Amino acid sequence: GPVPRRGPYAEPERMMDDLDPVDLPRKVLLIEPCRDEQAWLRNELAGGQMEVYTAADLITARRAVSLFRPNLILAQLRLPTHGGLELVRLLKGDAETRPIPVILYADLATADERVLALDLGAADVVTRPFAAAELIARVRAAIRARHLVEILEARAHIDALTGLANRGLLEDRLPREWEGCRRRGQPLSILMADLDHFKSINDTYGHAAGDEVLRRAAAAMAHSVRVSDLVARYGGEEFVVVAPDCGPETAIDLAERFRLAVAALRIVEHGVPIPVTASVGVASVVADDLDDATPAALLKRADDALYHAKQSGRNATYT
Ligand code: GH3
Ligand code: MG
Ligand code: MG
Ligand code: MG
Repeated sequence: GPVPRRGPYAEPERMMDDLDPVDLPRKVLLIEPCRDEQAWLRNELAGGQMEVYTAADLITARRAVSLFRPNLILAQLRLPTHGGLELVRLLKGDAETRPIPVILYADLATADERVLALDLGAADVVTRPFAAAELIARVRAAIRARHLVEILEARAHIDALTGLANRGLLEDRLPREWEGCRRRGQPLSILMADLDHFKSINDTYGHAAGDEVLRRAAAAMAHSVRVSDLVARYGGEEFVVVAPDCGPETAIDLAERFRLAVAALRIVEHGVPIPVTASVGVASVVADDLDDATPAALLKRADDALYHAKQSGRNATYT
């Protein structure tokens, strides 16, 4: 049957070509100091099915960015005190706002200004005369381009077979979780799980059955953890859990929950149940040691523990 997938990693199922314009994000922050101009553009954007939030200056705009979380910013190049170029510089200099596409428009912009705006990271610069329909089409195009990047980024972090995070995302996130635990004075644990005799499952029941076992084991793992835990497919039949704020006892409980869930899986191939078990290695670091230890060393400890679990005869948790 279909495997329950787990967000936030398990997102885009859809092919990009299937992108429906109706599904595109549509929140536009409009930054325009002139009231009449603002009213006109707001109207046009709303007519183009955009959800519009307006600001008259940079300070209001910056507040709106964090509250409204726009999918695009449409700004007048000639803003009082700070120009639109300064706005682009600010937004692109901040990791949180950098991804938001910015389109500038103006009555007049010199070639130098347009070049600078684009080099600073603006998605587009539009000068008069322009038809409202064209401006809105450019807004849509920029939103679509950003949306596609988001889909690709999400997909690049997901293991296609299991829907879990992949190793790349794990390696990206582990140092951040580490830092978070250090700041909060909390422990961190890592589980490394490896399916037992998986090669012989493939050999006996076929590769497709092996894939199904992987999907089911992945789902079991995803269901054994907390929402704040990161579950990744680390390699072929190897899974890693990063559990922040989780000390050794809780980590062992989690490992055992997963191990037992795998052993309890009922996967039937041509009427024959496939026996599946997993071995798990657990390693934890207490808050006081987070300064000296490293993520790589902790992964190594989990791997060593896994090795001992295998040595013990498999279907076991070691620490
Ligand atoms: P051990 O108990 O010591 O872990 O033995 P094992 O057979 O599980 O370990 P080994 O590393 O020898 O074999 C792992 C197998 O996993 C070999 C490889 O073909 C298979 N494998 C890796 N990725 C996939 C996959 O995506 N799908 C399937 N069906 N098999 C895979
Ligand atoms: Mg192996
Ligand atoms: Mg194995
Ligand atoms: Mg292995």
